[in-house]
Amino acid sequence: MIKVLVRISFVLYFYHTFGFMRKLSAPNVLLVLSDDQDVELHDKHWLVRSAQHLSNDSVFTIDKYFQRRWETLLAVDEMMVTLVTVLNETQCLDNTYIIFTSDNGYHLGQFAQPFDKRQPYDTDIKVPLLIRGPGVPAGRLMDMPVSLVDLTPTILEWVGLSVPNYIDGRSFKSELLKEQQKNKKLQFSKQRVLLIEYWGEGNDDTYNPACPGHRTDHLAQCTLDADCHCQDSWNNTYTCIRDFRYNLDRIYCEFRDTENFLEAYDLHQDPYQLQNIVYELLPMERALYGLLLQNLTKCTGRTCNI
Ligand SMILES: [Ca+2]
Repeated sequence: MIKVLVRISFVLYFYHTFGFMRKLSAPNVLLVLSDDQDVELHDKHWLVRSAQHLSNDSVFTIDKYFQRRWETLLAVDEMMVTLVTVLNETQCLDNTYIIFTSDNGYHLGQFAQPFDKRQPYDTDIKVPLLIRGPGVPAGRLMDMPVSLVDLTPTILEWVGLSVPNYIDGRSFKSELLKEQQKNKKLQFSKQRVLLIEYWGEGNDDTYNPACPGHRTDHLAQCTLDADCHCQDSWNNTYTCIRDFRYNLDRIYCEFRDTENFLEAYDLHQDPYQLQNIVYELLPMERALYGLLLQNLTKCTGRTCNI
């Protein structure tokens, strides 16, 4: 019998705040301050655009959180040793897949957003995905884009079951287990678009009476730890397309706010998503992304695999 284990943790890559940028220097979790550079927020949606400059106290708090999040990985390391030891002792290691991933990323200071996970930027939506198990070559790095919804059909195929048509996502079992040789199927699997969605959670109950504002503003995550910065709201709601087709790496987002705001980034040219290029796209490209979003937010199961 094949067993599948899922464990969750977080890996953070970069840390930068409004006005300056810091880069993680592993393995000592050393934060290095780089040259000052102002990050423009005018082309971001309203919740990010309205951010205040982070105070020194907030930066100190974010530093602490950054360190503590790395420290939590020490417990994950310990857990993995225990887990693999037990699997080995019970002679289950050779037929067990271990998946290490997360259901969200996390930002710490980027775009003056103190600490949260509700923005459509790579800090918040990109997660680690490590898999160990039978037939998976050690140390192999795959650059095929996959989403967490792809795990369910992959796991079903691992255990020898067929994938029902109503299941979202696409199995990447064959790509994962495949020899390193290039073939047409592997190339085809990079021609994907992925859907990213978030629904803002602000309502009457998310009001923080210790912070400015009113209950009816429907703001949320207004934290005293960061000068009452509100990190979510009722209309921090968006759908995005991540487009990997034709050697692109683009994201296009539509917000359901009072402005119907649009954001798009070319991740090849602009990995930190500093310049919103949505109005540099051709009108036809925006229209096609809009249609794709309409389809992907309504479709289910196999019909989404375009
Ligand atoms: Ca989570």
